[in-house]
Amino acid sequence: MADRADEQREDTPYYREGAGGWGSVEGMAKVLLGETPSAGVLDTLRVQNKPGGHMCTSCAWTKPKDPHPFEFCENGAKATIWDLTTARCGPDFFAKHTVTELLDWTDHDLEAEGRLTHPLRFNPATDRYEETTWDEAFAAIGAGLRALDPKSTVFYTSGRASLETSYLWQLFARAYGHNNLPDSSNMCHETTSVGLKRVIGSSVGTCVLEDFDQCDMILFFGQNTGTNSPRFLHPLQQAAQRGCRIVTFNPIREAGLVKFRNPQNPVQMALGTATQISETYLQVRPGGDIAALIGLIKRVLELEDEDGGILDHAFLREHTQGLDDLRAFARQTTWAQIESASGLTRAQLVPVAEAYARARAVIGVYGMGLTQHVHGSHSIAMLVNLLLLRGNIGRPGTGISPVRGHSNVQGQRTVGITEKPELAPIEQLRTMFGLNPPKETGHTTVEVAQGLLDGTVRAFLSLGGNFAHAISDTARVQPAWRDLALNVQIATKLNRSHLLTCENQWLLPCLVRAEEDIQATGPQAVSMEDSLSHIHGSLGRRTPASGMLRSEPAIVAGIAKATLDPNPRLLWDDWVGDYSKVRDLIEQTWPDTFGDFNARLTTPGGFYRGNAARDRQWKTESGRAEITVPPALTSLIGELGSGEYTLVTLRSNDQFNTTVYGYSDRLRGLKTDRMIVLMNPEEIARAGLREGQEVRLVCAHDDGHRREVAGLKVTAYDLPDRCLAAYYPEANPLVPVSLHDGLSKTPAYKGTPVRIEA
Ligand SMILES: Nc1nc2c(c(=O)[nH]1)N[C@H]1C(S)=C(S)[C@@H](COP(=O)(O)OP(=O)(O)OC[C@H]3O[C@@H](n4cnc5c(=O)[nH]c(N)nc54)[C@H](O)[C@@H]3O)O[C@H]1N2
Ligand SMILES: Nc1nc2c(c(=O)[nH]1)N[C@H]1C(S)=C(S)[C@@H](COP(=O)(O)OP(=O)(O)OC[C@H]3O[C@@H](n4cnc5c(=O)[nH]c(N)nc54)[C@H](O)[C@@H]3O)O[C@H]1N2
Ligand SMILES: [Mo]
Repeated sequence: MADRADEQREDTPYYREGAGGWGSVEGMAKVLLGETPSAGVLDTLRVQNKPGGHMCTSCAWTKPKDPHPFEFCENGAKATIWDLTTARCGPDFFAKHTVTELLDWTDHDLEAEGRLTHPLRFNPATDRYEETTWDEAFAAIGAGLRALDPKSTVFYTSGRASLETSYLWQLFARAYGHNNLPDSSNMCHETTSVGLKRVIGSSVGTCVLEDFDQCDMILFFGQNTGTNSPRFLHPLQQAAQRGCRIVTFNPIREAGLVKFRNPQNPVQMALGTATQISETYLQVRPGGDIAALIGLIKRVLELEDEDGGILDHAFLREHTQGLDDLRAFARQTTWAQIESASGLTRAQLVPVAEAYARARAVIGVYGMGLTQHVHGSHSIAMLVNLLLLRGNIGRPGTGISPVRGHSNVQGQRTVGITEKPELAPIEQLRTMFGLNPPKETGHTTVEVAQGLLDGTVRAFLSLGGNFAHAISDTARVQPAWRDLALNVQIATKLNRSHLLTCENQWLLPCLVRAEEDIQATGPQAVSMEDSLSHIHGSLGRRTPASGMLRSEPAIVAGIAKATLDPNPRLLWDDWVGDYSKVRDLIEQTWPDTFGDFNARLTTPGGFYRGNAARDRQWKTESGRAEITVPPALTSLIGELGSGEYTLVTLRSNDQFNTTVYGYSDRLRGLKTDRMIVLMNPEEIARAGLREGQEVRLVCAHDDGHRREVAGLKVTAYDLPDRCLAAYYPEANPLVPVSLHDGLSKTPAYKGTPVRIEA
């Protein structure tokens, strides 16, 4: 494979710096300067992601058992510094600003006001949040919930809350009477939970860290490691250095995947050298992954026909079904079709397929570039197909590795946060607590948005996050929040979801993970599960931002007690007094996964939850791994019409979801107010536009609603033809709520058809 990635683009301004390197230390310092962190933050960072310390609230990448001296990255440091700011957003701030006025503030400015300090109730008469007491808040929220049909209420979770909090949250929801427990995962890796489960019977990845030491090829689809899970660059760098071939499929040449300068390696820092990460970098068209993968499969099957010895026949026979249909599909799909749907040429794909056919142990990695599409589940299934052909699942150095987002989003599903009752511990809740949990399927995030629009959702309780701003179709859905009967937001910092107020609205401030959590029996630890299915304890040591803050478990218990009829088996006060008792409940509910939970909490590197597919036991309907055929060659809703483009929504290096730390997307070489639309220079010329011109994007998916975002500056960038990119959440009004993965309902944030209006 000749196209060494940095030879292609060494001269461009975007890629001169690898990811990592001094830039990241500077990036950190800038945040350190821009924000005033409280004293001792560096000491806190020193124990981040280590046994006895707290687990980072940024990404879900695993925490190794032999951590680096500083086991954190630029963005992990930013997240911690952002949490431990000295700025405070208390009752005096809200006395000065009406909610209507705050709606004009940017996301950055809202959160930059600092940590919320007091429980607040919205007063519609003054249009302000005003100080309240915890007792008053719990009593009023409990009364509000008791007056409603439980099935008209939603308990949302953003993926940060610990296993302990999450377990209590789902217990509360089911005791109260609903399964409306969507979480941020429904906008993110639900495609994995459903789509990967469909084909290999596992809703999570099959790899552990050691696999990355043993593989000789990694196929990397739509995950921006340098920004979103930077600590993953270390194993990738080691893999590249020992000769593992990394082939990346991504419409954008993301700096971290091109090369990486390790800020923890003094030689690389001093010499300014960087390791090349991707051997081959293929700028697939958005949604073109299915076609690219069919191209690879087609060539692998041709090689088998030519010489034999390529497929793992024994594995295929014993463990899979569906090969014949895939073979027929690949034969009948022409290279012309593959090239047009993927935007890649046969000459680019064939060498990758040939390298794959020779590779001993291959891992498939993916992120939002696969999951956030109309046929996202099928893109994942195509990657699984390719891996199965050579038995690349369930052997050392092989597997499929979705890279999760929020730091405990995977774990929340493990402990029962799900709208799908078949995945919930219904029987255990019955026997352990004498409950009669509801059996009806609850709402996904898409269904919550639809329920807000049609008025069937009456109350929303948010355990963290910024749901109203993170979902699709925001401009269309946001007015509906005003009509809720009850809105309760448990949060650390002020955001837009808190400002879409209804008559009965509460804003409850909580501790962050790095803060000390003292309860009746002393300091409490919590736990979370990472992307590679390892469970870690986390102990906060910082003095809380305000004496009025409560922990998330205490807030959940406070609301639950005020809502539910007394039940002698629901021991909310005991559990909040000693979180190890919540871990006992988790162990009792899932003894196989959580045996000896409390004793194993401080295991270096976490303890492994196990994975049947890794052992080649397939918990699918057929009991085999399913080789499947896709319904279409792209994961998009359909062909683009004339003058239409596929819009990809992006994260910058200076944001964590809707938290905007600043305005520099350093790894992409962009400094911007975020209101930009990226397109390639030829495309700009063809559209008769010029750089810097302000345009309006209009959604081209016609369902009778006009969706637009104006004031986006045209910015030249290296992208495939017919592809535009803009930042999330600014671009969310363009994504119709009805545009989502068919199986999992994950919104198509990476595949919305749009037109440009000058
Ligand atoms: N610093 C920081 N870290 C984060 C987050 C953050 O916002 N900031 N968010 C966290 C969360 S919740 C999540 S889910 C993860 C998200 O992490 P990622 O999974 O990396 O998600 P994105 O940055 O949205 O997009 C991933 C990549 O997909 C590419 N892409 C877009 N469309 C396609 C396509 O059709 N095919 C292919 N092959 N590639 C495509 C984009 O160019 C981009 O590089 O990160 C987590 N970590
Ligand atoms: N267009 C587009 N939309 C997207 C995406 C995309 O790629 N493109 N990505 C989607 C994805 S992957 C995700 S995960 C969602 C994210 O959706 P969410 O998880 O709902 O949003 P966040 O921006 O992570 O939430 C930030 C807020 O969480 C609160 N918070 C922070 N820490 C804590 C804590 O410890 N406890 C509590 N209680 N609150 C806390 C703060 O108040 C902060 O303002 O967005 C989705 N939306
Ligand atoms: Mo996410």
